[in-house]
Amino acid sequence: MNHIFLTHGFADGHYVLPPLPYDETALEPFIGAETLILHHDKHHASYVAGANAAADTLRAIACGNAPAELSSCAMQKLAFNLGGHVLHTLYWHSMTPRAEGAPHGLLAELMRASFGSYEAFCNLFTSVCEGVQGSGWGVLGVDPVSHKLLVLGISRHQDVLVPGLLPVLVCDVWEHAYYLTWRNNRKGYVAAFMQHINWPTVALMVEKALTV
Ligand code: MN3
Repeated sequence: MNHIFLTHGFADGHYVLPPLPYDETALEPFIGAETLILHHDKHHASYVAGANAAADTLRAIACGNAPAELSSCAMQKLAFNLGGHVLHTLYWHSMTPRAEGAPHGLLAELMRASFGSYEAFCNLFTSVCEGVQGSGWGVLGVDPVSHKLLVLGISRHQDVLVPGLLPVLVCDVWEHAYYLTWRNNRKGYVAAFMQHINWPTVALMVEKALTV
């Protein structure tokens, strides 16, 4: 399996903040510029910094330059922050200002094989996004065992994960993703997200995932 966008999030030995793939006003009125700028420049950036700090701590422990007792805490910080970095990198590419309709080709076939129909997938993904308790994510991924698609609701950035699952479409349902525009209306935000999915990009990621 391989991933076409995650390589944008690492350079010169460090995790880095990749640029947004569109202008900060591009998703208005679905997501306002203020939300997009804060979300990318502050929230995503803080996960990048946290992932680098945790990785540095673990490296220092490995070299005997930090006490081993710090390892448990550093691992938890790495899982949370690197999870956040990965998911946000994918989130920016999950959306487009110029959404086309339903997916077609291989992705449409996989969707029928995995969920029954595109409409059934939409119902499931929407209900999972709406149902995440507190902060988390709705995720569509390629299951490495069955090579079918799987929908999960992730808590925070790293809980309820299937090892090896390659995420190809993610919806951030932390309140910081939508609160300035949608207030407490997560249902409205998720419904609008479904209308802005970048299906050609999702299809490309699925094809890459299944052709190694
Ligand atoms: Mn977020």
